[in-house]
Amino acid sequence: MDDIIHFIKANKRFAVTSHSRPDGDAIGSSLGLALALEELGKTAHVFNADPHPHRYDFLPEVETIRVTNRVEGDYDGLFVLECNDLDRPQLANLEHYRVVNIDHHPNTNSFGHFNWVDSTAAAVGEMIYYLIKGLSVPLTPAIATNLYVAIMTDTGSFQFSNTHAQTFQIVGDLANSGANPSAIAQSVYMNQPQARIRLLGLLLDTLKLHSQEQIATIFLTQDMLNTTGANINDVEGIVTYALSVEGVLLAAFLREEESARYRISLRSKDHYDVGALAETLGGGGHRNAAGLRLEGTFDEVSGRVVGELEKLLR
Ligand SMILES: [Mn+2]
Repeated sequence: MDDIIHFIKANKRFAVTSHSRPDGDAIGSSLGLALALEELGKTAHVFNADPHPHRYDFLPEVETIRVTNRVEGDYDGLFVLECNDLDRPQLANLEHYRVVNIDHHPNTNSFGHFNWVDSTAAAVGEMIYYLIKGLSVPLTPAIATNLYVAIMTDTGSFQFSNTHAQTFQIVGDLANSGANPSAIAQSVYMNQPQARIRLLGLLLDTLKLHSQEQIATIFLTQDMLNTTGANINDVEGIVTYALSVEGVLLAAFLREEESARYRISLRSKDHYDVGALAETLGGGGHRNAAGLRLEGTFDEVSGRVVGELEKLLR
């Protein structure tokens, strides 16, 4: 982190990006960092390959994010947040910049000129918090709100196993600095597009239990999106419903991306390591939350996923 602080102080113009299809941590961390750089008198522009989900419309400065497929411009450095490699942002031209890689995934490649990876951090938002403290930038309400959302969403509202005592010290400081926990929770969770709730109804109808009801699966077809008018952003977090069933230890959400190609989200309770499992199948993630892609018919893919999860149970 000290090298990154020196690099920031010695330079003037920065670009900030994170992974495509950004989640709360990607967006909140990017904006929090960019706002802090501006507090220091630097120029900072945020780029992303995809628009932010509607529920983050209220985030301070979210309208300044440049949605593009390429980063152009004269920047002294490019921050890449929450990515395990330089392809994750899905943006062209990144290799032409001096890259600062900040991530909390356990299997991140050292793709940057600077690489700061802390797999104990609950969210990249926590790392940005420490970076801002290290830079002695005051936490404005706008910075505090963005970082609070990053940490709140990545910890499942402080419920996941990545939540640690330090998390509460950080969000306590953010609340003292102008982040409003109840207003933020209401904006993020009580502000859902009708289409998402209707899609949720269809998805819950697909719930199946396997292996003495310890494994739950749900699946999504393109048809369900078309019927409800929901979009892919409306799907974030839905796998949690499958894991929330009493007695279920492992959950999988299969999403048809195109014919015979599925994106699979895995979730687990306790010590079951779906991150390691996803990695053996070409994906990645954390112990309790991971993802991968598989090709085949629905029956082939779901059979394989359930089979692998059964092995994990034993
Ligand atoms: Mn994250």
